[in-house]
Amino acid sequence: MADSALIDLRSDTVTRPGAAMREAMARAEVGDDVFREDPTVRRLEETVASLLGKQAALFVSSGTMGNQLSLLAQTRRGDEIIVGEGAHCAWYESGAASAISGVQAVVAGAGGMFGADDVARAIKPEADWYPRTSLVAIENTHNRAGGRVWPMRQVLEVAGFARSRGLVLHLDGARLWNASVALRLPVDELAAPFDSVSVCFSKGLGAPVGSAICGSSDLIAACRRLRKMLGGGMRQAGVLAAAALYALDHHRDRLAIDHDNARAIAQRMAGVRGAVVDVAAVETNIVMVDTPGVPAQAIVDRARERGVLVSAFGPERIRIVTHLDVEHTALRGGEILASVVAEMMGKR
Ligand code: TLP
Repeated sequence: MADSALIDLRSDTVTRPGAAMREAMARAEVGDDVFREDPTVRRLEETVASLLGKQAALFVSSGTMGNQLSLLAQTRRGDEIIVGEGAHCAWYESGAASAISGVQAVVAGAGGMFGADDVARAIKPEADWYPRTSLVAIENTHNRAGGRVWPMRQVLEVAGFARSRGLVLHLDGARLWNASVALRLPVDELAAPFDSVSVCFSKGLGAPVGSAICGSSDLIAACRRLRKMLGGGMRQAGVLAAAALYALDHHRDRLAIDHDNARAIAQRMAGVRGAVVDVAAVETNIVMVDTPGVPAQAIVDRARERGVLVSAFGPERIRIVTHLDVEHTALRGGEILASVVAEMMGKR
């Protein structure tokens, strides 16, 4: 099957820039951003800082770089950081937290989200033989939890407690735009309790490349230096920043369509005998489907033959992600996937 005929539900990272976004990229005014002379990058950084209610922002190449620079700038080697189960900054990112920052991660709670009492249990007492607990990272929406949105009350409770214990707060907001649409709350309100926030333009928003770190001017100055140290200083990056600006202007409100599509797919999959889907947990653009007794990879392979791409997210778990490039085909993809899963569950 030709690639263009495939319905790609593996991730919202697979989107390709459309004609209008490419036009904006082609027209972008550029300069050398290491000299801070790229007007489009500067405009993006100012725009994002103001949207998130922070003093400053830094354009970086990826969500991984956003998370890892935030950790590097705000921890010391040998520290421990507290994360939710399956947090991207510790579960993925190639071991960067230990390799680059020299920190280790401890998991609070179960399932990705956690409360102040979980943080209290995870903090190490002060003694020469313990790591120094220095930072709490929250992921909103939480990817491995199936795109779950943190209730604001829970964020405030964790943040208030973490602050009272002198901990730094980092938000992995790769999909904060989705959380904001789902909660109908502005992103600055979601970002307010945090010292550092990383957001992505290349997931639900559909830009080809790029993320940003937001925080105080001092933090962003430190991150800018560390970005250069790690080889992440970009020159005429305005062509990329223009895509991100276009995405912020045109692709935020439409995330509600992705959420509706994900919910409809979840409902369809829940009707497949043997498949396990928590429909109520589908709050944004991610659907997790458990397939007890059937290996996820077998479903991934069979679905590909039928023209639908999904990811294996566990031995018997598949992940489906909706996004702007499947706005009109996601439901057809869900239908095909449901028939594949039904067929394979039937043969168990
Ligand atoms: N997530 C990717 C994969 O790595 C799993 C995806 O397809 O969902 N934070 C969160 C919450 C993420 O989901 C991701 C990417 C990142 C950070 C990293 O972003 P990139 O890929 O730009 O480094």
